[in-house]
Amino acid sequence: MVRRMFHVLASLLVFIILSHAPVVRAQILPGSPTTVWTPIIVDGPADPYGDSQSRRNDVEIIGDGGPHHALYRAFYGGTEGENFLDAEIGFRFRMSGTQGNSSDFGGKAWVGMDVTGDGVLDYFIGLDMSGNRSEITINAAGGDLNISPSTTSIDSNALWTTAATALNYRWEPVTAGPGGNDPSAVTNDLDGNGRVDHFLSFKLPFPELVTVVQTLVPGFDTQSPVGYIAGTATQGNTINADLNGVDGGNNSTRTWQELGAMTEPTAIPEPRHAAVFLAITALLAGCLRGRRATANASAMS
Ligand SMILES: [Ca+2]
Ligand SMILES: [Ca+2]
Ligand SMILES: [Ca+2]
Repeated sequence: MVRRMFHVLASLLVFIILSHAPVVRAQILPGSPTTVWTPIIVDGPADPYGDSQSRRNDVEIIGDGGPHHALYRAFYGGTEGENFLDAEIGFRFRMSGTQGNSSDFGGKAWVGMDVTGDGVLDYFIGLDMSGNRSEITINAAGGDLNISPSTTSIDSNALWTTAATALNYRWEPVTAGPGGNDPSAVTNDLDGNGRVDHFLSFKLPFPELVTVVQTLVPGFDTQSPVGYIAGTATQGNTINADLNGVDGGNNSTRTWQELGAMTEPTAIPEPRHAAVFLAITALLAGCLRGRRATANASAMS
C-alpha cells in the first residue's frame, strides 16, 4: 500500500513538474537534424526518383517513406515574453543533389495549403532561389480552381516576402547516421545518382502566416487543420518540376486527393500538448506499476 502511494505521489509530482515547467522550445535551426522535424506524410508513395520534369537534381524531390522522408515540417511555439510573436514554421525537402557545378539550390519550392478543408488550395509558402532571386514568400492561390495540378495557379503578387538568408534558409548535404543531420538514415544518396542528397530547409515567422490566413479563416491558429501539398519548380509561379508524393503528374487533371498528393488535414503541432501528454502517460504508468506492486504483494501474502 505504501509502495503504491509512493508511485502515485511520484507520478503526480512528475505531472505537476512537466505541466508547469517551461516546455523545451527552440527556434527552428534550418540545419538541425531530422530528429527535430516532423515528416509530412501524403497518401501516395514517397516521392519517386527521376520523375522531375526538368531532370534537374536540385529540384528532384526524393524519399522512401521512412527513414528517408521526402518532406518535413517544424514548428516553434514562441516565447511568452514575446507574446509568442517569435513563433516560427519551417519546411524541409530532400532533394537528389546539386545540379551541375552549382553548390547552391537554384530553383523554387512550394508548399500549398488547404486551410478550409475543401480540397482547394488557398495559400502557398514559397522559397525562390531561381535566377537572381533569394526570397521566402506567402502567396495566395490564383483565380483557377486549384483542385489539381492542371488547375493550379499561384498569384504572382506575394502577400508577404522576406529575404532568404543564412538565418532562415539552408541547402545542405545529407549526412547519414548518428551525429549527422539525418541520424536514422542509412544512405546519403538515396536515389543512387552519384550525387549526395541535399536538404532544402527554410522557415518563416508564424504570425505572418496567421495574419494572412485569418483574412480567410478568422481564428486560424496552431490548432486549425491544414492539408499540405508540396512541389518544386525551375521558375515562375508553377509547380513545373516535381510534385511531392506523385510519380510525375505535374499536369494531371486528377484531384490532389485522387493523386494522393495532399495530406490529411493536420493541426500545426503545439509542443505544449506533447508535454502534457507525456505527463499524463507518466501518471498512468505510475498508477499501473502501483497496482501491479499491490497485486504482487497480495499474491505473496
Ligand atoms: Ca521525385
Ligand atoms: Ca542523390
Ligand atoms: Ca514527384
